[in-house]
This record gives sequence, C-alpha cells and structure tokens, in this order.
Amino acid sequence: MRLSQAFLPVLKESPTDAQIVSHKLMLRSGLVRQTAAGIYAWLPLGYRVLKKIEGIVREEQDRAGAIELLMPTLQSAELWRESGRYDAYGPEMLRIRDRHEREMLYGPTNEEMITVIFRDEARSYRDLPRTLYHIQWKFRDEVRPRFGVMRGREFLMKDAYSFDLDEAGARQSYYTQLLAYLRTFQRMGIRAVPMKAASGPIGGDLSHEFIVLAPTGESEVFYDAEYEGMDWTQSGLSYGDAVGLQALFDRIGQTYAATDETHEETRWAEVPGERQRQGRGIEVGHIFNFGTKYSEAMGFRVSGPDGAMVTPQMGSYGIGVSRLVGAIIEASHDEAGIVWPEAVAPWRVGLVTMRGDDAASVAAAGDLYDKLTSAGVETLYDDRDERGGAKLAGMDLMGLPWQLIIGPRGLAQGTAELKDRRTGEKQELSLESALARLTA
Ligand code: 5CA
Repeated sequence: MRLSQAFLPVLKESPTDAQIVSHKLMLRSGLVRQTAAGIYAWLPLGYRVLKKIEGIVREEQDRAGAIELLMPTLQSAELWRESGRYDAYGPEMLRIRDRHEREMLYGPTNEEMITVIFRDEARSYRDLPRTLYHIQWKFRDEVRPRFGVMRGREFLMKDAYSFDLDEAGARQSYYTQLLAYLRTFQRMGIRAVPMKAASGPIGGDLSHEFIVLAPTGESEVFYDAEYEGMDWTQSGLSYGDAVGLQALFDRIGQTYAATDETHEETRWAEVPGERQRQGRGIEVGHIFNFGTKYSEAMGFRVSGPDGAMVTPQMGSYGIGVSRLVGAIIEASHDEAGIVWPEAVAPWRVGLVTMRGDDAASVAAAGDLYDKLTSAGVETLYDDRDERGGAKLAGMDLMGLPWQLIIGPRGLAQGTAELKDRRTGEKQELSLESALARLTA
C-alpha cells in the first residue's frame, strides 16, 4: 500500500478521552474510531490487525479439529426462553422488537443457538463428539464500557462449543481447546497464562481464564514464573493424544496461577519466592465446561451405543478477538508507539523515503516496493512528500516490525537503512541485502 493513496488517519495530539495506553495508541494511530459509546468502527489499519488475529485463532481452531460455521448476531427471545436465560440475563442483554412486535436480542453469546442447531441434526452417539465454532460480533450492554475495544459493548468473539457423550469425552474436548488457546496466544507473540477461574454453575476444576499481563488489567493475578519458559508450539503435543493432553492439564494444575477470585494463600506460599509473579492482567479468553446445563434444559438427547438415550455433555470456549488488539498493544509498546509482534502486524515492512522530492530516492524506493510486494512481503510505502523525521515518527507510532529507510546519502553508496522496530537496532545494508533479508 502506498501511503499517498491510503486511508490512514493519525492524530497529532494524544487523545484526552482515553485513559490507558493501548486506547490512546489505537486512536492516535488510526486503528479505530468510536461511533457510539463502546462501539467502534475498525479503520483500515485496525482492521488488518483484527483479521490477522482472527486468522491465527481460526487456524488453531481448525487444527484442533473444531468446525467453523457462522451464526447470526440477532437471536429470538424464544430461543433463550428454552434455556431459561432470557429473564435471567439482565440489562446486559440488548433486547429489540421487530415490526411484528416479536422479541429479539443481539446475541451476547450463543450457547442456546448452537445447542438447538446441533440438537436438531444429531441423532446418535455416532454424531458425537463435535466442537463447532464461529467468529462473530457480540453485544453486551456493559454498564461502563471503557478502555476502548478492551471493554466494548459490541465486540468480536470466537466462541466454540463442544458436545460429548460422557464426562471423559468432555474433558478431552476441554483439554484440546486448552492447548489450542496456549498455542493461539503464543503465536500472537503474547504470553497468556491459564488461570483457574471461579467455577461456573457446574463446579469442578474445568474453567480457566487466559490472562495477559498488563498494569491496566482489570483483575489481580498471581502466577508461577515457570509459565514464562513454557513453549506450547514446540511442545510436540498432538491434539489427538489423550495421554499427552491429560499430562498438559495436570502440569497446568500443578503450576500455580490464579486471579484474585481463586487465589489460595497456602498454595501461593509454596511457590518459591523468586518465582512468584504478581500483577494485573487482561482476560483474553475463557473456557468452561458446564455439563448438561443447556442440553438438559433444551431437551437434547442422542441414542447411545447401547440404545439408551444420553444427554450430551457440553463446554464453551471464548476468545476476545477484538479485545486482543488492545491487549497486545498493552503488552507490546514503547514511548514512540505500538510494537507489533510480526504475526499480527498490519504490514511487515514500512518503506520510507527521507526525501520525497529526491528523484533517485523515489525511483529506488518505488523499485524496492514493487519487489517486496511481488515477493509477498506486506509493505506500507510512505511515498508522501513530507519531512523524513515526521514519516519515521509515524512509522514508529504504527509499529510495523521493520522500517526500510531510503535517504539520498546512503543511496549514493547503494545502501539503505533497515531498522528493527522492537530493538531500535539499525543496519546499513546494500539494497540487495536489505531485500534479501526481508524476503527470506
Ligand atoms: N459463552 C462463553 C464462552 S464462548 C463466554 O461468553 N465467555 S466470556 O463471557 O468469558 O467471553 C469470552 C471472551 O470475550 C472473554 O474472555 C473476553 O476476552 C471477551 N469479552 C467479553 N466481554 C467483552 C467486552 N465487553 N468487550 C470486549 N471483549 C469482551
């Protein structure tokens, strides 16, 4: 993308209506604009990041064997009356009437809808187990929407739902999502620690929140530094390996991590002092096992292997896709702006001419831009005739992982400067080597 033809509005001043750094940076760098309280339009820069995050979530769900579908945002009140949640849900649910006075709602989650969709098709034990998911907008009329996309009213969520014949199967489905989550967040370049969550309506040990450390997080967290060294993508674990998944779950159960809601002082005291990590965190995912709560209430039964009818065991698994954009910025920024992890960066390379009025620079940069884009390297080329310093500051703010800087002096020697946004490290390279490095 050439910046001269893009729609990338940036704010010169730091916005005063934002309290936390990620929200300020998202507004300044033009990722989002608020259109109503807690509701945001995703501008091109933000939308590119959102799609990258969504892509990683999708890929890892697919690998874990979950099956994608798409359910609507609007739901009928009838559906929620079947589970008994319509009246119980309270003011967070946005209730709407259509022209026929039928009661509708903007879905805050989809347990009811998926249960009915799957119930109406699944007949026997052979149709199970299945995990179905979608990535869809949700609406929760939060009392205090705040911190931008972090606690919005309309937000994008990945929600998966598992159906199993028995409790042992439900645990496998839960462990599978647990591993998928660990890998998903690691691939995004952030560390999300699984923390035992206050158990849901069913109780037991099967509810975890995934928390990214950030001083502005909403909950207080305590965890063992062991988590900092764990590598889930290289772990060699495979999704179908029941024994390995059980071992993973046991390891997590033995390695302390809790929010203030589930914190246990006696267990915490057993973690060696030098390994105790305490701080605040942002919940980017939450997984639940709730047994037969919805299947029972909604009359979902299948015939079991011995002919007897069985009520399927269910779980649900959420990831805050739009919240992650804010959470990643909270975890990865500096004074100059955002520092995107490569996997979610809107573009990989920011190409800058220091002198937009220098014909040789413009020609060289245009050539590099063509070569980079045809090699499939996502490149944003600031081809405007602006001050070089201002362009570099804009690139720092936007946080693309690499900056390739073309100036008349270097060019005379056949070189350009390659800057690593994260470390600030700069290297003077020949144009060919710079290209080779970025296309490798
Ligand atoms: N039905 C379950 C699992 S699918 C569920 O709704 N879980 S949840 O309430 O924990 O939401 C899942 C994730 O959505 C949360 O972990 C959080 O990352 C994100 N989320 C929840 N509320 C908001 C909000 N108001 N703004 C942005 N993201 C949110």
